[in-house]
Order: sequence, then structure tokens, then C-alpha cells
Amino acid sequence: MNIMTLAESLDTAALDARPLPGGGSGLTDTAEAYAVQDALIARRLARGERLTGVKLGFTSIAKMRQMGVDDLIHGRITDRMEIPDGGLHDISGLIHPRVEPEVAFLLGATLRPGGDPAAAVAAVAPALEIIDSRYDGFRFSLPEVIADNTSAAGYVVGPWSAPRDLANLGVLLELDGRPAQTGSTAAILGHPLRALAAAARLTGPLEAGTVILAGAATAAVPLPPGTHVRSTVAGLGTVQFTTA
Ligand code: OOG
Repeated sequence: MNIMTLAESLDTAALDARPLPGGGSGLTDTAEAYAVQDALIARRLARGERLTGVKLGFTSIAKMRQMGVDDLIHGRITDRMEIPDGGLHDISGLIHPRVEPEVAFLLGATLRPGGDPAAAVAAVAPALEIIDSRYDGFRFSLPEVIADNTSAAGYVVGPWSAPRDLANLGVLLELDGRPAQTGSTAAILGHPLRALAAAARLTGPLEAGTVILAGAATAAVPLPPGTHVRSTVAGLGTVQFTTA
């Protein structure tokens, strides 16, 4: 199948909330997979979405183990995927959403590949990501999940605060007040700043104003409707939303 056809089928799967069979794309090459992702994002930008940043995936062992993959991936986030902190979010149009706790960086200066990531950060925040694979049963190969914009479906950023050391902060993900996952920001490549450096290395220069989601600190959990989701990153703050 060609790149445009694959991008269209992934786009349609998301719009219709009808998953594709994983393993059936014929995609085996990473470069080709990113070309599909680019074509998929181009379709959405043509419909009026605006890029807000970059997300990393599989930056923690917990996530790699959960999904059976072994390499870092990156995707794009847009304004239409952003959910206000504390907001109500309708997930009825999603296939089988999951949520995972993250940290976000806001760049205040351009970050070039090989540049000092800490020097480019204007602010940091706790964040939540909704993922929703467009493949049946969340089963996919690495090229397939890359093509699918790394399962990205939505994100919430908590209050921004001045840059600080994110090396080893406790992370608590709660669903309706019950602990669902606990972990540490250290799970993100040993230090979330490494995810930021990787984002620049993998995507090229990142401009001031870009938001970077560093990847989940824990495994993802299923996200039902009518659920209050809250993540607390010790010393950094709390981010939350409710599903409908
Ligand atoms: C892919 C997305 C992985 C993360 O933070 O590791 C990801 C998936 O698990 O379907 O966003």
C-alpha cells in the first residue's frame, strides 16, 4: 500500500472510530512510517488543525514492556487535541482510550539537535496524555504505531511553573480518587530532559513556544467515560480532567 493510502485509512479510522487490523499495513520501514505520519498530519492541518508540539513515546521501560516494542518514537500534537486543565472531555468518539501520566516542557528558545535542552526550557508542567490506537486491540508493529501518530489522541497540561530539576519526582495517577499507577519521572529515560534532547535530535530544530510531552512515566490505563483523572507530580503540581 502506498503512503497516501495508509495515511487516509488511519485518518478515516480515527474519524469513524473504527479500528484497522494491526499487522496488516505491510509497513516495515521506519522512514516510510514517518512519511505516513507526515501525510496523516498534513491531512489534519488542511482541515484547520494547528501544530502545538511534539510527543515522545516509549521513553519508559514500563511502556515498552506494556506494548512489546523497544525503540523511542515521536508524534505530533495539535490544538484540537488539547483539553483544558480541569475540563470535561467527551471521549465517545474514541475507539479504546487509555490515559498515561507525563511531564511537559515549554520551550522559550529554539532547541537545535545537539543543543542544551535545559537552556531552552521556559517552563515545566505535569501533563496527561490520552492515547487511542487506531489498530484493533492496541496491537501493532513499531512502524505501524509510528504511522498512527504514535496513538496520540489528546493531552492536558497542568499549571506551568519555572524550570526545575525533574530528575526523580514521584508520579501518582488516580482515577476517581483511586491510585491507578505510581512511578517516578526517573522512569522517563532516566531523566525527562533526555526526552527533550531526543525530540530535537529526531525531529530537527524545535522553536520557542513548542510544547514537548516527554512520554509516559508509567504504563497506560484504560479510560472509561464518567471518570475523573488526576495526576500529581511531586513538587511540580497536579493536572486533571473528567471524561464524558
Ligand atoms: C503508543 C504511545 C506511547 C508513551 O508515552 O510511551 C506513548 C502506545 O502505547 O500506543 O505515548
